[in-house]
Amino acid sequence: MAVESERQSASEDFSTVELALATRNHGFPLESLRYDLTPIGLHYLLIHFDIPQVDPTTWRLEIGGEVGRPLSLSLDELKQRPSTSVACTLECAGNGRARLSPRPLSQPWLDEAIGNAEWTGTPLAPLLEEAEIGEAAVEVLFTGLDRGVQGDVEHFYERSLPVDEARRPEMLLAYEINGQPLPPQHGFPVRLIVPGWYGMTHVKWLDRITVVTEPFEGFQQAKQYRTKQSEDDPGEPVTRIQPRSLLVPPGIPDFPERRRFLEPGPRLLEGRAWSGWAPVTRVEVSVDGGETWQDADLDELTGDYGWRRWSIAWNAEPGEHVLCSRATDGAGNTQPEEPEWNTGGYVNNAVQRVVVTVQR
Ligand SMILES: Nc1nc2c(c(=O)[nH]1)N[C@H]1C(S)=C(S)[C@@H](COP(=O)(O)O)O[C@H]1N2
Ligand SMILES: [Mo]
Repeated sequence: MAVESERQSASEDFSTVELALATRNHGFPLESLRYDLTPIGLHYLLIHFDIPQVDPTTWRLEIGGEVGRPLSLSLDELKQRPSTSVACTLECAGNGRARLSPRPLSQPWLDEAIGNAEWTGTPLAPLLEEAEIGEAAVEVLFTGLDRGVQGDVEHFYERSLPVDEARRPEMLLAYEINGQPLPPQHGFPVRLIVPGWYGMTHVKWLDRITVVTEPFEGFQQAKQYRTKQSEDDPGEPVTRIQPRSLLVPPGIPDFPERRRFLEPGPRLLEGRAWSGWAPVTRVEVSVDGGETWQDADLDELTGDYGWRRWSIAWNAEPGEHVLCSRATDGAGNTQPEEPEWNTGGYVNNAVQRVVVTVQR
């Protein structure tokens, strides 16, 4: 039954538009779950418009709007400020979209819109402090240099956060990933890192930060990234990452279908789990498509915002098996077995199902 539904979802037709998006915005190869920190080229990418080309010698970050002292900083000035690093799992809110039916015409992610990198930059909070946020401030708006048309609206990519959220000490203006300057595709020269939140909030290619006195109603805020049941439904905003876990795919794949084959005998199943609400406290594993579950061993946490490794011994017996893992976080959130549908195809954190054929 479970094996059948896995095959059906893989045989649905995808359009050329989806193919073009999928080749531009590549995913994370799931075997890279073995690395604590995702090597740069293996981290997923999501770019709505074009990657802007930025001259770092003339680039400046403007901080203005409802502030007492507007600031304008060069890249060197930003880098001379105190720096800090955070290991942070990034996940696109559309991860899992391609498994929903019907699905919107957008990036067709299966499970691979993730990465866990170490981001280095200067904390945002002291800069907001120096700029002297005014009493009437409601939100802080982050505007990128990339411009395009979506939903018939021409706009720069921009997203806002409530003032209290923007002032969190872990918010970073990042100029390095894994100790290297940001490459163009990840937001060179500077991007926002909002640990715990889905990817859309981590604005790349930052141009300016504007303190605003009304809630921002731009396209990527008010129209996109809301879980709606119909186009008229205002829906709820997408915010923090729901718990999720993924398995390192065991054994070897076939090409092109990527079905998995494994020799019988004792095996270690392993993977990673994360949540943006609270650290992961439990991972359960099923080797029978979710009929029965067993607790996996959890490695030490490596920080509040990076993923957590888990592992469990499995004696692989000949036959076809559906492997699943299910994460629970310290706030009590657990992955569902079936996704909750919404028009944008957001926040599908249903348990992953990996079909493995065990044979000699
Ligand atoms: N300026 C800008 N920032 C952006 C985007 C974008 O298209 N433009 N995409 C967002 C989305 S939807 C995601 S999931 C993440 C992806 O970050 P990555 O490509 O570095 O993995 O960037 C976010 N920041
Ligand atoms: Mo995204």
